[in-house]
Amino acid sequence: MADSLHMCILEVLSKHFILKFCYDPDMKENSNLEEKEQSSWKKIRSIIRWSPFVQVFKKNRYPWIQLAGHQGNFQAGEAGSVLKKLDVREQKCFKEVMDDILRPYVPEYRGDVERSGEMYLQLQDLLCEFNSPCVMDIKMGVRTYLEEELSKARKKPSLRKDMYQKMIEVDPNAPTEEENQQQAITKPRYMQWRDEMSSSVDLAFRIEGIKKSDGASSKDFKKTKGRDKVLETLKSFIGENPEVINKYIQRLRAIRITQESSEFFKRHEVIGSSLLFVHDNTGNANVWIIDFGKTEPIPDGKCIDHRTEWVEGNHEDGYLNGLDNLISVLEEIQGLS
Ligand code: I3P
Repeated sequence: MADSLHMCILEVLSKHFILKFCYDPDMKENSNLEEKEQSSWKKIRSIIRWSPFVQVFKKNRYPWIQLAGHQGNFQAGEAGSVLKKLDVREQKCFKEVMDDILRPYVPEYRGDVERSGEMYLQLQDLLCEFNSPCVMDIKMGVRTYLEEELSKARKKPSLRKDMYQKMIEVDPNAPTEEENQQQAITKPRYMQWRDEMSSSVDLAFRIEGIKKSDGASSKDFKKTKGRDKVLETLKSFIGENPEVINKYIQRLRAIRITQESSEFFKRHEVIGSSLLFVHDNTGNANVWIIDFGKTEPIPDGKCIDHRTEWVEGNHEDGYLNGLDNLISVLEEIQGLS
């Protein structure tokens, strides 16, 4: 979801190693950037650069950049829109949210289109009104796997060598002896470990990726855990302009109060959904709720409150605990400035 002119996608090691949107208006490499940035930022920049398409909006051309999610899922759309590969579960959510009070907080869904035999959702490009934006993807919730994924994996466990590799890259001591012998782990095992390693379990949200206005990007937040570390990272993303943090906090409070009474929100387990933060040096700043690929209706028309502790079977996702924590960290940053 983004528009303007040079887009570069940083794809790192796997499809989920992608920052959701990255924007480089000069479409050029910041060759000396690496020296200025910390090592984690360097690392990411030196891995892979991928510009899937250039967007055009009001005569501006800009690279559209994907910072997270599955590689190859996006295409340029008409002015002010991007195309996202159609997933039926996500399509259903977008249709419902367009009739819910949450509508102003999600990218507008503009119907479906076909391209080269594939179906896409046409979505509002969230970056098109910004000037060299800073973009951050925060994945919400205390867990990133659906309950149905757990039960399926129990019935039919399948081993993933790629996930074992991703695990040992972050922590070679994480696998058990048996997992080391198999050189493979199950997906739920990987996802649970990933949630524990990051701030998902302790804060009910985690930073997935950040792209700064100078083009530096990082997705190296797998071990960013604990309030202090998270606060430092958010502070560095937001920068010095008080207008930006004020707008972010106001918008998040509005999202929270709307979610608390949204019918859609009450009736869905919202897993793997992100909040996309975008601001630029003019003080323009906004946040949207994105990604409904793993947002699933609660069975039997029941409701959840998104704050009750998750135990398997109750479908709770801790989304609002995450939002409470996120707002509280941002308020602390606001108080420091
Ligand atoms: C990925 C991340 C994704 C998940 C993906 C993981 O791990 O947890 O959310 O996709 O599973 O590989 P990481 O961020 O550490 O790279 P889904 O949310 O769609 O399940 P996948 O490889 O099976 O797509």
